[in-house]
Amino acid sequence: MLRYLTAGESHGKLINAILEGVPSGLKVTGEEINNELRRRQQGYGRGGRMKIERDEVEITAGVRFGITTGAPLSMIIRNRDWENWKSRMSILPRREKEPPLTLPRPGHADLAGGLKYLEKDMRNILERSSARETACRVAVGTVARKLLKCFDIRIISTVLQIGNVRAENIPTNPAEVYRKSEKSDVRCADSKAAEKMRSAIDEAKKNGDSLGGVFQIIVTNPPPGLGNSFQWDKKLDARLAFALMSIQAIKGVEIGAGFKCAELPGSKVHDEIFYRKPRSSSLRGRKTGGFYRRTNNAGGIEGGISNGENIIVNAVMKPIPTLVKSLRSVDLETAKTARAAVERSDVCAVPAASVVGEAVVAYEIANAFLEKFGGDSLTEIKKNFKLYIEAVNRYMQK
Ligand code: EPS
Repeated sequence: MLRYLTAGESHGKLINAILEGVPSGLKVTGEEINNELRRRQQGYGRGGRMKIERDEVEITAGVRFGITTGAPLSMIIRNRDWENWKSRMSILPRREKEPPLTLPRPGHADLAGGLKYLEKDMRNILERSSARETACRVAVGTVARKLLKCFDIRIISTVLQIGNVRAENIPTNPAEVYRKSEKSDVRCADSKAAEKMRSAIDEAKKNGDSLGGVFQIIVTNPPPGLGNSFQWDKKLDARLAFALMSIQAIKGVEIGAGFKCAELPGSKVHDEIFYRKPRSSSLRGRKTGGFYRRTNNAGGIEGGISNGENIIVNAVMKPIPTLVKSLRSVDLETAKTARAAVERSDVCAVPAASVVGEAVVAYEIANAFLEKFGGDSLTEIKKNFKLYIEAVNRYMQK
């Protein structure tokens, strides 16, 4: 089983992650992680901070000669902005008087965190609740997706909505969704909608406002049998929802048809089961035929277990709470009404959040994968996987 922790403040010296449970024998390079970190930094609507940072990972443990050893992986990402914050974010006992930040932003963790820790300087709260931390999640997710790739399982994302602009012409083929989304600076596969999304971001920026949206994560070619319906905290859909909701600013998660299921009768929601004779017994299981669906409203998960169809999950991101035209708040020192603090910020970070979404989904799928096929080395896991797929192929034979 995998587990990870992150640490580090947004304007501190560095952020870091420790990832435990990675099997031995997996090829991991800093370069691959850096590619993913770069994808997270992009996106139309990002603010000034991304002009400062060039996220690069330093792997400090768990990898030898480019291959995992089975020991915990330690990964560090330095904050370039630290140079400008050394004294304000010093770890040493306070030497100079730094004015506290006492104007909490509605929607940010500021006030809730202040009340929790009995802290009136919002800096101590916001530094850790900042989305800067998500760079670590992407580093962790890259290792997870490397593991999944060994079994031909891929994870892609696409932006479906920014503000009130919705993508309408989305290709049905995930490879096409991937190709088009990667080319778009709003990560949207519908180029007409992408244009409108950019205009909406420009408009929000002009008004000192911010925008949220919806992104979709697709897991292609997952085997059936991931997750468990017999215990509440083992259900794959529940775990994916937890992981996505843990990303900063995510307010809702849908699996497959999601909230649309509320308005449709059962006959239009549930994916009927069909059978075609398996052609061969390759390692891909479901691609060989057998039981299959013509629709995928379940988003590839039934009863908390993957059913072999692609896994489809949507997540809703709220607009970023730091507004140039700030909202009303209360000064914690004086208890007088005041405008919330204005920090440098992004106007829209939905494209970046979709890359983070890929990472946390990769982690959850890899974890469920290891739960089912787990072993200490990649060799052992490959054997376990092969045995299961052979058993599924036999199960599919009439
Ligand atoms: C964030 C505020 C901005 C964002 C930041 C998240 O940072 P700053 O306060 O330094 O301008 O750019 O996101 C990142 C630093 C990042 O790497 O994604 C916030 O308040 O959550």
